Amino acid sequence: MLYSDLEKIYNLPFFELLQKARRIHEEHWTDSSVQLCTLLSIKTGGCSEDCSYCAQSARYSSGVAAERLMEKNEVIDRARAAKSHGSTRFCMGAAWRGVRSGTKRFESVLEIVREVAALNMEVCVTLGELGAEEAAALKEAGVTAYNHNIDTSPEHYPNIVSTHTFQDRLKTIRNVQDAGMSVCCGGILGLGETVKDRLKMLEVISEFNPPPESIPINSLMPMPGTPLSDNKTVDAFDVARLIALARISVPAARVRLSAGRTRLSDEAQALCFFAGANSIFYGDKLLTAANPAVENDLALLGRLGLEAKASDRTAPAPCSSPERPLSPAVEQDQCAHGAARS
Ligand code: SAM
Ligand code: DTB
Ligand code: SF4
Repeated sequence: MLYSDLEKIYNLPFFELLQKARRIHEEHWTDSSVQLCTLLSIKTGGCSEDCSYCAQSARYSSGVAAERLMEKNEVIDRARAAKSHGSTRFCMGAAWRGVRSGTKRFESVLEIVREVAALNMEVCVTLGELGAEEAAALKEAGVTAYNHNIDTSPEHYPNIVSTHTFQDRLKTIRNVQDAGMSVCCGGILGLGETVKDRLKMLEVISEFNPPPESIPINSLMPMPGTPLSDNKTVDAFDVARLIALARISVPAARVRLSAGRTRLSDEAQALCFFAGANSIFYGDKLLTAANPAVENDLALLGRLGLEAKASDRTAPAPCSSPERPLSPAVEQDQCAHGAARS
């Protein structure tokens, strides 16, 4: 959608914007499901890049220590646990500028991906820059979606990152699309950007061909020691406005209410779901920052009558014991009564 159209819609009175987003949401999404994605940082800290919001850059004294790539068995245990808690998508992040074919660490990641894919979860990875060869290898190993955010407008990007360019980000996204993986691409609010930057970011994302499968809308988690540690909290209505605009401009995408939910009230999150958010990161931790507790999230979904989405990779199975609903409607790996399948 072109900037001029985005601007017109964005400037509608708040309730008109929400109503428009809601109508489009209901046309494209017939159920009230919310996708639960669990994040795991498989390689934390020590990153060469200087993204000024990120606690994992080696350039800032954020208190996040550089770690080695996690052992495969530990990752699989965490993926199994996520699945047993009702998550249907497992997203593994690495604090790297990018990956190269033929390196030991890339081979290790491919091994991990193969085993997570065998658990019948959607597999998402975010490893930084990819060439065509690396993208094809990840697809072959079983990655369903690749997360690579553009984070802000092309104009504001150089104020936030100097070690790679906006064009570099787009190149990776092209490689992901060419390899046949879904693209998960969004951004962060609260980086000192203007409304125009936010709309320009959505203009780029909504013009992708094919459109992104998911759009994470993060609010900055100000990380101690980073250049943006003192940035102001993003206004909840601004988050809802951007969610609404993402829904309107890319109707078929999962719009993910991402980092920053710990700073939103339940009521503000409800507004975001109404505006078209239908996915969240689920689990007490994002990569290094805090996220709401799973019990609170399940309770919130329950209070709103929203359902946890069943995995795209698992078909429903018959069951016999109507016991202990984990609820609300944690369908994946469970029968209709909430009993875990064997
Ligand atoms: N290194 C890879 C990359 O840059 O694409 C993958 C990991 S990186 C941490 C993934 C995304 O997390 C970033 O693009 C950004 O959107 C988000 N992110 C990182 N730090 C954040 C923060 N403090 N607050 C909100 N979002 C953040
Ligand atoms: C995305 O858009 N948000 C997630 C995921 N993709 C990788 C990451 C949020 C990170 C928040 C800061 C942290 O945990 O360090
Ligand atoms: Fe590194 Fe990614 Fe953090 Fe940038 S956002 S410093 S590339 S981990």
